[in-house]
Amino acid sequence: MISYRFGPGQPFGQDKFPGIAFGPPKGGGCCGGSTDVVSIGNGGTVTFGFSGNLVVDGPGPDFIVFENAFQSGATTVFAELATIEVSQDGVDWRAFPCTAMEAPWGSCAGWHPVLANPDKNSIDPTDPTVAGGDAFDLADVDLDFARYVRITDRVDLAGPTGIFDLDAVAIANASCP
Ligand SMILES: [Ca+2]
Ligand SMILES: [Ca+2]
Repeated sequence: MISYRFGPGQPFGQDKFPGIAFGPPKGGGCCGGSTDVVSIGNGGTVTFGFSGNLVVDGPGPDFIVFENAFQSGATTVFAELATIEVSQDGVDWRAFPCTAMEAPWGSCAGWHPVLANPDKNSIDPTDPTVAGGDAFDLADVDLDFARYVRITDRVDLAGPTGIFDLDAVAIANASCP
């Protein structure tokens, strides 16, 4: 299940949505951004609902959100940021705080390069220690499980860190592994 409301500013990939947001990420590695993404637009939002499978709070990070961030130069990351929220019922939401105005971007999504790409490598996209992307731990928001993950582009950031491009979401700790 997926629901969404795109924002303005960048329609890239929206004609291939939602299929383009399902399946594994197609990361561009450290230094290149994937084009297997949907731009959700400034202030846009996409919600994944995991009907047959929950994200559960296991050891370490429990799910990963993949954008198309990449390193440009030695340390600078080309980031496009979104706030991640989780919910058990689709009504009450808990947000991972995403308020930084400069790098490092804390618990925002959209600033870690995506390394897993089943077309090009054997990196496990569900393993937060190797997959790249932005990993989130339900323990940080005091939830045992989540059925919904909501991704909302930060409307206050436009320009170079402007609009979140969604590649995929992976569950690291699933109720049905
Ligand atoms: Ca956890
Ligand atoms: Ca934005």
